[in-house]
Amino acid sequence: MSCFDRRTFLKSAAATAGAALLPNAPLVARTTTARTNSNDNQSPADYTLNIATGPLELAPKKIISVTTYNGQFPGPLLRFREGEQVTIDLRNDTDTPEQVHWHGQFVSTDVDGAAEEGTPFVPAHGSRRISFVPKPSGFRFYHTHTRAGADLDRGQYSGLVGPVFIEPKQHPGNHDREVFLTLKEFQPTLSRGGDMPQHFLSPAQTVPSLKDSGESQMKASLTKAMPHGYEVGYDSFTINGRMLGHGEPVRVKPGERVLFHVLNGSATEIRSLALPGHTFTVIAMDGNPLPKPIRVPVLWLGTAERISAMVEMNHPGVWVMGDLDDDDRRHGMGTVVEYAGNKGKPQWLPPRPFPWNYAHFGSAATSAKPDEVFDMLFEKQNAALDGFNQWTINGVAYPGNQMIAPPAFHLQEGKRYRIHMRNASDDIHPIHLHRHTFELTKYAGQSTSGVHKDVVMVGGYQEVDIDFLAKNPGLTLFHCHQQLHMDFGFMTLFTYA
Ligand SMILES: [Cu+2]
Repeated sequence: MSCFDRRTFLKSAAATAGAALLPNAPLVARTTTARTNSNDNQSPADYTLNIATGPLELAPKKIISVTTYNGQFPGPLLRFREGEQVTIDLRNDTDTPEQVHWHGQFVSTDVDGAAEEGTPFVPAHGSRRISFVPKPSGFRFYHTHTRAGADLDRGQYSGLVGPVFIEPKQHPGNHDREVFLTLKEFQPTLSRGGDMPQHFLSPAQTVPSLKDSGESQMKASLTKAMPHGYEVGYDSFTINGRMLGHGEPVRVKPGERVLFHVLNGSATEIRSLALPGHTFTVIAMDGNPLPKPIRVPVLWLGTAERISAMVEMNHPGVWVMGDLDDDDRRHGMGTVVEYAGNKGKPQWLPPRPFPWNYAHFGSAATSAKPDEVFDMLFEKQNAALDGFNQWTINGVAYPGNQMIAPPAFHLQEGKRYRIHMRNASDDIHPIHLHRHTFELTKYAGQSTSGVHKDVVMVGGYQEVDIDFLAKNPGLTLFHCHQQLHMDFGFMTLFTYA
């Protein structure tokens, strides 16, 4: 059975008969008896996610051992209907407790999947049944929310990522079909220094005081003969778990309108995506519709960001749809788009340079005034924790030995808040707020409105403002989605009064 067939089989098996048909059925039987949450054991769940470690074929002769959902990467696409309750059995066949986070959804802390908010763990070799009402509609995802620290088999370095699509109550339609792409690296290793792209964000101007502060802290550390803090690099790059040239091509016909739902499932990396000879019409970011569709030659996505974009198939050929980074693309970060009747070697051409400006996707209308503004300063202590960089928000690192820290920010339900973020480091941080959606109101000095997201990249030495309505009571985690940053301090908690 080819890998493609095996995946198709697993998907349908999971959808029709729960986990009983999976290859590791004996383990499933054992976890059933170890179930910790025994409510409603009689009726089957709508979905089962089985967390287990096993082989994953990234390319012929490139088979790795990795933890996934239901033995596949990405995890099965879960299609929910907005407002219709779902029940999901989470089963954990690994030796360590797990958290399944429902990224971008307005759920309660009991199911959100963050121990920092008090969500119970799915115990090692145990299971937990959850139910929630999916919302809001659009492209969401689920992923593990454990801290990996220096263990690069854990957290989002693993294959524990899967797409979610929540169907709106009214269907917008207007495309011939949908294609889901999950971008993900495998085989991580620690390195000193990285090659994070910086040039693509616009506006590019930095704040002098932030730059002075960050650079002088770094200089002081290097003067004390400290090495640069660890970064993470990868050996293998994939789209939907297959390296470029080894997956099923996206097969299209001239004149088709294909809606791509692209997810950056990386633990740490920023990704780009282009399709030679074609443009993307971006209709949604992080699953939320934009004020108006915007045409661009390339997509840029920080860790955990999603983009939904329509592509008119009007340039027949066989193309590489891939990352702009030549090295990463050659190591697998791409997929083939093949027009019917066309054969031959897939062609790659880089797109014209295009600055990525979130405000470009917004509108000029002024957003509502916030009731209160929270200031946040992000700082790095180079190599301060056993060679890893330590990260702080307003001088405080989230405790590594504690799940629920004292909340630093206090909310009142119904009020609108602004977070004024100031980044005193040269890294780009994909900032995520749990259980809420925020609106970008100012990006590197430029005002905007109408762009609603749950992750935003904050550029090196830049300032970004995001506004949100406090309408989902309970502990709410705010963190950098870069695994190496969140694990070493870059988290904080909001609480409701
Ligand atoms: Cu970060």
